[in-house]
Amino acid sequence: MPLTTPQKKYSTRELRDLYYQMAKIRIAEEQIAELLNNREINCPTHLYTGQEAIAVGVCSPLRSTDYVFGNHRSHGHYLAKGGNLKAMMAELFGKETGCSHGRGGSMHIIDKQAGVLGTVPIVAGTIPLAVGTGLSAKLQSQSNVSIAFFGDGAVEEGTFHESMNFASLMKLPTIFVCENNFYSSHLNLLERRAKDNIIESSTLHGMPGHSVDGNNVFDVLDATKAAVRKARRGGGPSFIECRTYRWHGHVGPSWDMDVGVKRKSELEVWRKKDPLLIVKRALLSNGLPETVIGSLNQTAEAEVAAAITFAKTGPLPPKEQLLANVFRL
Ligand SMILES: Cc1ncc(C[n+]2csc(CCOP(=O)(O)OP(=O)(O)O)c2C)c(N)n1
Ligand SMILES: [Mg+2]
Repeated sequence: MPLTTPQKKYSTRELRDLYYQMAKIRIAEEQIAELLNNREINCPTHLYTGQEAIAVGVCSPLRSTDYVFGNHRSHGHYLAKGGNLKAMMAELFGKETGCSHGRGGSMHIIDKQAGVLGTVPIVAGTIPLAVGTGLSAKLQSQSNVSIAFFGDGAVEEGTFHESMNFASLMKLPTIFVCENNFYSSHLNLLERRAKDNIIESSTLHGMPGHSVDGNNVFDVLDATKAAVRKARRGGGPSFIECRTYRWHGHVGPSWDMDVGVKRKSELEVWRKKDPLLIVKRALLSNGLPETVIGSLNQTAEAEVAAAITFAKTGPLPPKEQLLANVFRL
């Protein structure tokens, strides 16, 4: 059931923080899009623009000791959980100063200190890892929770159901966050499954399910807080379906207007539901002047620009290290 939160319950300071985090992700992604267009970044990159409310709504109530696992589209998860922006940007440039020493690229980002234990492009690959850290927390009587972020495409993998079942059976503090942007690559949800009923997986596997407007950070926050409270109390896992839309094409900076029959008209509709606009309206109705919002954008732009400079000026991995960490028989 969609949860609707009156925005009044958030202070201006809290709203500013939410806005800043979302704006930082948006600005970083749009800058990365430009760098991809200019071929300054060359690794395959899946942009998060349009889905910012999910990463920020889910990660805001978390502690640094909580764990997050992501997928191929995880810049937003990494940044919202407190991952180092400079190290992420350097990773995209393939630099030694990158969070994976330039060996991983956009789809393998990690910041252990911030609790981002890894992102992996194998669809659904990290869902069982969040179950594993959930099991570890339970066995050690720790109160940290684990989050698995995954797309609507991932629910078609068997490991999703195996993970949900095991987490539910063992009452693990794992929260399953499905970012349903209605596409897996270029295939619409209803070309892949008979019904738009991903949320029913929660009932099947015996855990609470919240289906929320993934573009509304307040709805995402409410669902996440309920799930985190339950998990920390030892009440077991929850499933959150966040309904949203990715603005860019599946991979790279294009807008994919020519892909699929519905994409062009859908994108127009979803752009009007801009997640940043929802928080901006809340800030304005709390009396924050538009100029202050403008200066938040400028600060985020400066932070992103500094990260790009750091990335560009850093060293490439040394050639003699080319085969380091490569598994060889
Ligand atoms: C196991 C596996 N199958 C197929 C792929 C190719 N692939 C990469 S991303 C993707 C689509 C994933 O869609 P979704 O989970 O909805 O995430 P979104 O891209 O929409 O964020 C596919 C099929 C893969 N990486 N791994
Ligand atoms: Mg998808």
